[in-house]
Amino acid sequence: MTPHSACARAHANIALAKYWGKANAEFNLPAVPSVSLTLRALSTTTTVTFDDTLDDDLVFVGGKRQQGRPKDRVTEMLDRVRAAADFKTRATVESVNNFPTASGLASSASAFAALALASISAAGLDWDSARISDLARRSSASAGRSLFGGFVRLPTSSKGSYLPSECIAPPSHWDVRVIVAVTSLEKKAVSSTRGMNHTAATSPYFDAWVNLCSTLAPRIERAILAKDIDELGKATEQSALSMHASALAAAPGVLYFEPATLHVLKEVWSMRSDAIKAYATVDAGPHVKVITTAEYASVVVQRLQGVQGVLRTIASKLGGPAIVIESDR
Ligand code: 2P0
Repeated sequence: MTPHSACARAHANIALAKYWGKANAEFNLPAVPSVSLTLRALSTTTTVTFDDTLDDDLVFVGGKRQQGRPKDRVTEMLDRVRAAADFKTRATVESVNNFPTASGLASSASAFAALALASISAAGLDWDSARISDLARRSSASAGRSLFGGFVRLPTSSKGSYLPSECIAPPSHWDVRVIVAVTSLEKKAVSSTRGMNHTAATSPYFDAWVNLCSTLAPRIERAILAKDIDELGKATEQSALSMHASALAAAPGVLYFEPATLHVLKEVWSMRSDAIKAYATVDAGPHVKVITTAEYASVVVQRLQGVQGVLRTIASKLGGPAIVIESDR
Protein backbone atom coordinates (compact mmCIF):
# COMPACT_ATOMS: atom_id res chain seq x y z
CA MET A 1 0.00 0.00 0.00
CA THR A 2 1.09 3.62 -0.45
CA PRO A 3 1.98 5.34 2.81
CA HIS A 4 -1.03 6.74 4.64
CA SER A 5 -0.80 9.34 7.35
CA ALA A 6 -3.10 11.05 9.86
CA CYS A 7 -2.58 13.49 12.71
CA ALA A 8 -4.91 13.76 15.72
CA ARG A 9 -5.04 15.76 18.93
CA ALA A 10 -6.58 14.71 22.27
CA HIS A 11 -6.76 16.48 25.62
CA ALA A 12 -5.80 15.12 29.02
CA ASN A 13 -8.59 14.47 31.50
CA ILE A 14 -8.91 14.59 35.29
CA ALA A 15 -11.16 12.11 37.05
CA LEU A 16 -13.66 13.49 39.57
CA ALA A 17 -14.87 9.94 40.32
CA LYS A 18 -11.62 7.98 40.19
CA TYR A 19 -10.89 4.74 38.37
CA TRP A 20 -8.76 2.51 40.60
CA GLY A 21 -8.91 -1.27 40.13
CA LYS A 22 -9.65 -3.65 37.25
CA ALA A 23 -12.54 -6.07 36.87
CA ASN A 24 -10.72 -7.85 34.07
CA ALA A 25 -7.01 -7.50 33.31
CA GLU A 26 -7.08 -9.18 29.87
CA PHE A 27 -9.59 -6.68 28.45
CA ASN A 28 -8.54 -3.83 30.80
CA LEU A 29 -12.08 -3.38 32.17
CA PRO A 30 -12.39 -1.10 35.22
CA ALA A 31 -13.83 -2.41 38.49
CA VAL A 32 -15.51 0.95 39.20
CA PRO A 33 -17.29 3.64 37.16
CA SER A 34 -15.37 6.89 36.67
CA VAL A 35 -16.35 10.45 35.70
CA SER A 36 -13.91 13.01 34.30
CA LEU A 37 -13.38 16.54 33.00
CA THR A 38 -11.52 17.04 29.71
CA LEU A 39 -8.81 19.74 29.99
CA ARG A 40 -8.29 22.26 27.20
CA ALA A 41 -4.80 23.33 28.38
CA LEU A 42 -3.13 19.91 28.22
CA SER A 43 -2.99 17.97 24.97
CA THR A 44 -1.09 15.43 22.92
CA THR A 45 -0.73 15.66 19.13
CA THR A 46 0.14 12.42 17.34
CA THR A 47 0.92 11.60 13.72
CA VAL A 48 0.71 8.00 12.49
CA THR A 49 2.15 7.04 9.09
CA PHE A 50 1.70 3.47 7.83
CA ASP A 51 4.67 2.78 5.57
CA ASP A 52 5.48 -0.48 3.71
CA THR A 53 9.22 0.22 3.77
CA LEU A 54 9.36 -0.22 7.60
CA ASP A 55 10.30 -3.54 9.26
CA ASP A 56 9.03 -2.48 12.68
CA ASP A 57 7.03 0.35 14.27
CA LEU A 58 9.09 3.46 15.00
CA VAL A 59 7.82 5.44 17.99
CA PHE A 60 8.95 8.95 18.98
CA VAL A 61 7.68 10.98 21.95
CA GLY A 62 8.84 14.59 21.95
CA GLY A 63 11.38 13.62 19.26
CA LYS A 64 12.88 10.86 21.44
CA ARG A 65 12.86 7.28 20.12
CA GLN A 66 10.96 4.91 22.45
CA GLN A 67 12.05 1.33 23.15
CA GLY A 68 10.91 -1.45 25.49
CA ARG A 69 7.50 -1.31 27.18
CA PRO A 70 6.52 2.25 26.05
CA LYS A 71 7.11 1.22 22.40
CA ASP A 72 5.42 -2.18 22.89
CA ARG A 73 2.25 -0.54 24.24
CA VAL A 74 2.01 1.50 21.03
CA THR A 75 2.61 -1.60 18.88
CA GLU A 76 -0.12 -3.49 20.79
CA MET A 77 -2.67 -0.84 19.86
CA LEU A 78 -1.44 -0.64 16.26
CA ASP A 79 -1.73 -4.47 16.02
CA ARG A 80 -5.43 -4.21 16.92
CA VAL A 81 -5.87 -1.53 14.24
CA ARG A 82 -3.94 -3.59 11.67
CA ALA A 83 -6.06 -6.68 12.46
CA ALA A 84 -9.28 -4.66 12.00
CA ALA A 85 -8.04 -3.13 8.72
CA ASP A 86 -6.59 -6.46 7.54
CA PHE A 87 -3.06 -5.32 6.71
CA LYS A 88 0.36 -5.78 8.31
CA THR A 89 2.08 -2.50 7.41
CA ARG A 90 4.27 -1.00 10.17
CA ALA A 91 4.03 2.64 11.20
CA THR A 92 6.00 5.67 12.29
CA VAL A 93 4.38 7.33 15.32
CA GLU A 94 5.37 10.85 16.34
CA SER A 95 3.78 12.16 19.51
CA VAL A 96 4.21 15.58 21.14
CA ASN A 97 2.77 16.86 24.42
CA ASN A 98 2.05 20.59 24.75
CA PHE A 99 3.14 20.41 28.41
CA PRO A 100 6.67 19.70 29.65
CA THR A 101 7.15 15.91 29.76
CA ALA A 102 9.51 16.40 32.69
CA SER A 103 6.74 18.06 34.72
CA GLY A 104 5.50 14.70 35.94
CA LEU A 105 2.14 15.42 34.31
CA ALA A 106 2.77 13.25 31.26
CA SER A 107 -0.48 11.46 30.83
CA SER A 108 -1.18 8.20 29.08
CA ALA A 109 -4.79 9.38 28.66
CA SER A 110 -4.21 12.07 26.02
CA ALA A 111 -1.43 9.99 24.42
CA PHE A 112 -3.45 6.82 23.80
CA ALA A 113 -6.58 8.77 22.82
CA ALA A 114 -4.62 10.72 20.16
CA LEU A 115 -2.88 7.53 19.00
CA ALA A 116 -6.20 5.66 18.69
CA LEU A 117 -7.82 8.40 16.62
CA ALA A 118 -4.77 9.01 14.39
CA SER A 119 -4.18 5.30 13.70
CA ILE A 120 -7.84 4.55 12.92
CA SER A 121 -7.91 7.52 10.55
CA ALA A 122 -4.58 6.61 8.86
CA ALA A 123 -5.80 3.01 8.44
CA GLY A 124 -8.89 4.29 6.61
CA LEU A 125 -11.33 2.67 9.07
CA ASP A 126 -14.73 4.29 9.47
CA TRP A 127 -15.20 3.91 13.24
CA ASP A 128 -17.40 6.11 15.44
CA SER A 129 -16.03 7.85 18.58
CA ALA A 130 -17.43 5.13 20.87
CA ARG A 131 -15.49 2.40 19.09
CA ILE A 132 -12.29 4.49 19.07
CA SER A 133 -12.81 5.21 22.79
CA ASP A 134 -13.06 1.46 23.43
CA LEU A 135 -9.79 0.94 21.51
CA ALA A 136 -8.06 3.65 23.60
CA ARG A 137 -9.42 2.12 26.84
CA ARG A 138 -7.82 -1.24 26.05
CA SER A 139 -4.39 0.48 26.26
CA SER A 140 -5.12 2.77 29.20
CA ALA A 141 -8.58 2.95 30.76
CA SER A 142 -8.45 6.69 31.38
CA ALA A 143 -7.59 7.22 27.67
CA GLY A 144 -11.08 6.04 26.67
CA ARG A 145 -12.44 9.17 28.38
CA SER A 146 -10.18 11.56 26.41
CA LEU A 147 -12.02 10.88 23.13
CA PHE A 148 -14.85 13.08 24.41
CA GLY A 149 -15.05 16.71 25.51
CA GLY A 150 -16.53 18.31 28.64
CA PHE A 151 -17.87 15.89 31.25
CA VAL A 152 -17.33 12.20 30.52
CA ARG A 153 -18.25 8.85 32.08
CA LEU A 154 -16.51 5.49 31.78
CA PRO A 155 -18.98 2.92 33.12
CA THR A 156 -18.21 -0.61 34.30
CA SER A 157 -19.28 -3.73 32.51
CA SER A 158 -19.40 -7.32 33.68
CA LYS A 159 -20.00 -8.88 30.27
CA GLY A 160 -18.10 -8.80 27.00
CA SER A 161 -14.99 -6.78 26.27
CA TYR A 162 -16.50 -3.68 24.57
CA LEU A 163 -16.68 -0.64 26.86
CA PRO A 164 -16.69 2.88 25.40
CA SER A 165 -16.82 6.10 27.42
CA GLU A 166 -19.77 8.47 27.02
CA CYS A 167 -20.18 12.25 27.07
CA ILE A 168 -22.37 13.40 29.99
CA ALA A 169 -22.39 17.10 29.01
CA PRO A 170 -20.36 19.27 26.58
CA PRO A 171 -17.92 21.99 27.80
CA SER A 172 -20.60 24.66 27.17
CA HIS A 173 -22.79 23.09 29.89
CA TRP A 174 -20.80 24.66 32.76
CA ASP A 175 -17.63 26.77 32.97
CA VAL A 176 -15.77 24.66 35.53
CA ARG A 177 -12.05 25.43 35.86
CA VAL A 178 -9.19 23.18 36.91
CA ILE A 179 -6.01 24.62 38.42
CA VAL A 180 -3.15 22.12 38.55
CA ALA A 181 -0.64 22.73 41.35
CA VAL A 182 2.59 21.12 40.10
CA THR A 183 4.59 19.93 43.10
CA SER A 184 7.38 17.77 41.67
CA LEU A 185 9.47 17.18 38.56
CA GLU A 186 10.12 13.52 39.40
CA LYS A 187 8.63 10.57 37.53
CA LYS A 188 6.24 8.68 39.83
CA ALA A 189 7.70 5.65 41.62
CA VAL A 190 4.72 3.30 41.23
CA SER A 191 2.77 3.29 37.95
CA SER A 192 -1.03 3.54 38.14
CA THR A 193 -1.44 0.02 36.77
CA ARG A 194 0.89 -1.48 39.37
CA GLY A 195 -0.54 0.65 42.18
CA MET A 196 -4.15 -0.31 41.49
CA ASN A 197 -3.41 -4.02 40.96
CA HIS A 198 -1.43 -4.15 44.20
CA THR A 199 -4.24 -2.31 46.04
CA ALA A 200 -6.85 -4.75 44.70
CA ALA A 201 -4.71 -7.74 45.68
CA THR A 202 -3.69 -6.68 49.20
CA SER A 203 -5.73 -3.77 50.62
CA PRO A 204 -8.44 -4.66 53.17
CA TYR A 205 -10.16 -1.43 52.07
CA PHE A 206 -10.41 -2.31 48.37
CA ASP A 207 -13.92 -3.83 48.58
CA ALA A 208 -15.12 -0.82 50.57
CA TRP A 209 -13.66 1.42 47.84
CA VAL A 210 -15.51 -0.48 45.10
CA ASN A 211 -18.78 -0.26 47.08
CA LEU A 212 -18.37 3.48 47.64
CA CYS A 213 -17.81 4.13 43.92
CA SER A 214 -21.22 2.76 42.99
CA THR A 215 -22.83 5.68 44.87
CA LEU A 216 -20.14 8.38 44.37
CA ALA A 217 -20.07 8.24 40.56
CA PRO A 218 -23.86 8.79 40.11
CA ARG A 219 -23.73 11.50 42.81
CA ILE A 220 -21.01 13.30 40.83
CA GLU A 221 -23.03 12.99 37.61
CA ARG A 222 -26.11 14.49 39.30
CA ALA A 223 -24.01 17.37 40.66
CA ILE A 224 -22.67 18.06 37.15
CA LEU A 225 -26.16 18.14 35.64
CA ALA A 226 -27.37 20.40 38.50
CA LYS A 227 -24.21 22.60 38.23
CA ASP A 228 -23.79 22.27 42.00
CA ILE A 229 -20.10 23.04 42.70
CA ASP A 230 -20.30 22.27 46.45
CA GLU A 231 -21.91 18.86 45.96
CA LEU A 232 -19.53 18.11 43.05
CA GLY A 233 -16.51 19.19 45.06
CA LYS A 234 -17.40 17.22 48.22
CA ALA A 235 -17.97 14.00 46.30
CA THR A 236 -14.81 14.59 44.20
CA GLU A 237 -12.64 15.02 47.31
CA GLN A 238 -14.15 11.92 48.89
CA SER A 239 -13.42 9.89 45.75
CA ALA A 240 -9.76 10.96 45.66
CA LEU A 241 -9.11 10.57 49.39
CA SER A 242 -10.85 7.16 49.50
CA MET A 243 -8.81 5.97 46.52
CA HIS A 244 -5.61 7.01 48.29
CA ALA A 245 -6.82 5.49 51.60
CA SER A 246 -7.32 2.13 49.87
CA ALA A 247 -3.82 2.37 48.34
CA LEU A 248 -2.24 3.41 51.67
CA ALA A 249 -3.77 0.34 53.35
CA ALA A 250 -2.21 -2.06 50.80
CA ALA A 251 0.66 -4.27 52.00
CA PRO A 252 3.13 -2.65 51.63
CA GLY A 253 1.35 0.71 51.39
CA VAL A 254 1.34 2.77 48.18
CA LEU A 255 1.95 6.45 48.91
CA TYR A 256 1.70 9.06 46.14
CA PHE A 257 1.58 12.17 48.36
CA GLU A 258 4.63 14.38 48.96
CA PRO A 259 4.76 17.00 51.73
CA ALA A 260 3.72 19.68 49.18
CA THR A 261 0.61 17.62 48.32
CA LEU A 262 -0.57 18.00 51.92
CA HIS A 263 0.32 21.70 52.02
CA VAL A 264 -1.90 22.26 48.97
CA LEU A 265 -4.76 20.15 50.35
CA LYS A 266 -4.74 22.19 53.57
CA GLU A 267 -4.66 25.45 51.60
CA VAL A 268 -7.69 24.34 49.59
CA TRP A 269 -9.58 23.63 52.82
CA SER A 270 -8.47 26.99 54.16
CA MET A 271 -9.77 28.67 50.98
CA ARG A 272 -13.17 27.15 51.68
CA SER A 273 -13.24 28.61 55.15
CA ASP A 274 -12.68 31.96 53.37
CA ALA A 275 -15.79 31.31 51.21
CA ILE A 276 -13.77 30.43 48.08
CA LYS A 277 -15.36 27.51 46.26
CA ALA A 278 -12.37 25.24 45.62
CA TYR A 279 -12.10 21.46 45.93
CA ALA A 280 -9.10 19.18 45.49
CA THR A 281 -8.35 15.92 43.76
CA VAL A 282 -5.09 13.94 43.55
CA ASP A 283 -4.20 11.20 41.05
CA ALA A 284 -1.43 8.59 41.17
CA GLY A 285 1.21 11.26 41.74
CA PRO A 286 1.98 14.21 44.03
CA HIS A 287 0.25 17.04 42.09
CA VAL A 288 -3.05 18.49 43.28
CA LYS A 289 -5.79 19.46 40.83
CA VAL A 290 -8.15 22.10 42.17
CA ILE A 291 -11.72 22.23 40.86
CA THR A 292 -13.41 25.62 40.93
CA THR A 293 -15.65 27.90 38.85
CA ALA A 294 -14.75 30.86 36.59
CA GLU A 295 -15.62 33.31 39.38
CA TYR A 296 -12.93 32.00 41.76
CA ALA A 297 -10.23 30.88 39.26
CA SER A 298 -7.84 33.84 39.64
CA VAL A 299 -7.94 33.94 43.45
CA VAL A 300 -7.36 30.17 43.56
CA VAL A 301 -4.26 30.57 41.31
CA GLN A 302 -2.95 33.33 43.58
CA ARG A 303 -3.46 31.31 46.75
CA LEU A 304 -1.89 28.16 45.25
CA GLN A 305 1.18 30.06 44.06
CA GLY A 306 1.89 31.05 47.65
CA VAL A 307 1.94 27.45 48.94
CA GLN A 308 5.26 25.92 50.03
CA GLY A 309 6.43 23.37 47.45
CA VAL A 310 4.23 24.49 44.56
CA LEU A 311 6.52 24.84 41.53
CA ARG A 312 3.96 26.24 39.10
CA THR A 313 0.27 26.28 38.37
CA ILE A 314 -1.55 25.43 35.14
CA ALA A 315 -5.09 26.79 34.76
CA SER A 316 -7.47 25.15 32.34
CA LYS A 317 -10.99 25.49 31.02
CA LEU A 318 -12.86 22.45 29.81
CA GLY A 319 -11.72 21.03 26.48
CA GLY A 320 -13.50 19.52 23.51
CA PRO A 321 -13.31 16.05 22.01
CA ALA A 322 -10.28 14.51 20.31
CA ILE A 323 -10.05 15.64 16.68
CA VAL A 324 -8.35 14.64 13.45
CA ILE A 325 -6.17 17.59 12.39
CA GLU A 326 -4.97 16.19 9.09
CA SER A 327 -5.51 12.99 7.13
CA ASP A 328 -4.56 11.98 3.61
CA ARG A 329 -7.47 9.52 3.46
C1 2P0 B 1 -8.27 8.06 36.84
N1 2P0 B 1 -6.04 7.07 37.23
O1 2P0 B 1 -9.48 7.77 36.90
C2 2P0 B 1 -7.35 7.30 37.77
C3 2P0 B 1 -7.14 8.01 39.06
C4 2P0 B 1 -5.01 7.37 38.19
C5 2P0 B 1 -5.71 7.73 39.43
O2 2P0 B 1 -6.79 6.26 35.29
O3 2P0 B 1 -3.86 0.46 33.97
O4 2P0 B 1 -3.08 4.86 33.15
O5 2P0 B 1 -3.42 1.85 31.92
O6 2P0 B 1 -5.77 1.32 32.61
O7 2P0 B 1 -5.59 4.70 32.82
C6 2P0 B 1 -4.51 6.16 35.55
O8 2P0 B 1 -4.56 4.84 35.14
O9 2P0 B 1 -4.35 2.84 33.99
C7 2P0 B 1 -5.85 6.50 36.02
P1 2P0 B 1 -4.36 1.55 33.06
P2 2P0 B 1 -4.39 4.37 33.62
O10 2P0 B 1 -7.85 8.97 36.09
